[in-house]
Amino acid sequence: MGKAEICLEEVLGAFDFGDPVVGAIRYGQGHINDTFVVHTQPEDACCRRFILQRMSAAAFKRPGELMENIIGVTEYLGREIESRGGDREREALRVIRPRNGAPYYTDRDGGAWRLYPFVEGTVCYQTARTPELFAASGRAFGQFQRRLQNYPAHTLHESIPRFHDTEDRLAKLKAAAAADKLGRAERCGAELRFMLDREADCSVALQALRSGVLPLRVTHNDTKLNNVLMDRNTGEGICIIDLDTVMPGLAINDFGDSIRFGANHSAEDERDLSKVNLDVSLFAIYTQAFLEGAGGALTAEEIAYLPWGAKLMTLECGIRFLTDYLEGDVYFHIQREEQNLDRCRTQCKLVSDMEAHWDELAAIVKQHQQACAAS
Ligand code: ADP
Ligand code: GN1
Ligand code: MG
Repeated sequence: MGKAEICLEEVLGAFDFGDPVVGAIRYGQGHINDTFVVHTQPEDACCRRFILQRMSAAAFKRPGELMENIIGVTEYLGREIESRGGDREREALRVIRPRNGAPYYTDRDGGAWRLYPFVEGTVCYQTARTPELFAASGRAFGQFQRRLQNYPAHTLHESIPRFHDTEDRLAKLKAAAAADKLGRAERCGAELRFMLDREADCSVALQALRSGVLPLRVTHNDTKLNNVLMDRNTGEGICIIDLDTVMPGLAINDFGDSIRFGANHSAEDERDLSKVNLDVSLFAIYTQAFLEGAGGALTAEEIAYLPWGAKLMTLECGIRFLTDYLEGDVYFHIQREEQNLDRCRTQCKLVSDMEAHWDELAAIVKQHQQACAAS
């Protein structure tokens, strides 16, 4: 599929924006979709903005099912928010259909496009600038899970099969290393060994699910800090975005992916690994906020497994970056050579840090487990 820009004009014509479109430019720092912000100019008001996205064909093989999930979840969230006196336009995404009434638009190249109103007055952070911001994101993601507690999970399609199946992710890494299509394996021997040394870890959460210790819930599955829009003035988490991977999953994974991305002070692709360190105090802050947001929805076992969620999401993401590096950067967008290898290295460093601080992490969650049990 060609660059998204090639079909942009056609796609802009396929939606009714209400007012003349005055511009559309690339937007955001997501690794998966092609995202544009569209500006329109009403006659007698300030410009209005929209988020237009071409869904990644590499990641999402069935855009129809994906949009069915998103429409179902956003409408449910909207009703839930409204029933509690909230503002559904601000606190939930809303899909705007193309002129032909379909849930998304297919361009002449086969690209699948969707449109949302831009949630104004919000900021999307790439790193946790303050502990308060990180806590606010934790409350928002915890609350997201609580809001979807009674969503009919069986109606959701698996938008990416085996998305957080860490065993399968490792198997795919082994296959990519064996194929070594681009001759890159020798440059990442240490990282590959790091992953293989942790093969037994890859089964911990899945085993707990299989044995019934951890329940399946409706989860977001991609809970990076930049997938929650924060209020520009108050810093509160307003709207959870990037709903492509909302599927039945494990609560500990939603917790864990946030820790992976946010409980440190470096970029995901930082090359100076001395700057990449797990911040245990941010882990503690997020734990408290996430549990507050989840409002008693998590079981004692889930709380006990939270450190595993953090470690496994980090390990798994490292495995995925390394696989993509070996396969020629076909999945995660890159802006420079070796970026996926750099991303893999930060994940290895964070996993090592979590292992080094394991007892502290376990003590933090234990404290919360006891507090939850007492309340
Ligand atoms: P990706 O899957 O590529 O990460 P996202 O859906 O997360 O795509 O969108 C990419 C970025 O676009 C987000 O990080 C955020 O900055 C911005 N964004 C997405 N949806 C909205 C929205 N409705 N309002 C404002 N900004 C948005
Ligand atoms: C992708 O879409 P985005 O940029 O929020 C990826 C996540 C990874 C993350 C790593 C659908 O998230 O699973 O953890 O990159 N999303 C998908 O930064 O694969
Ligand atoms: Mg995103």
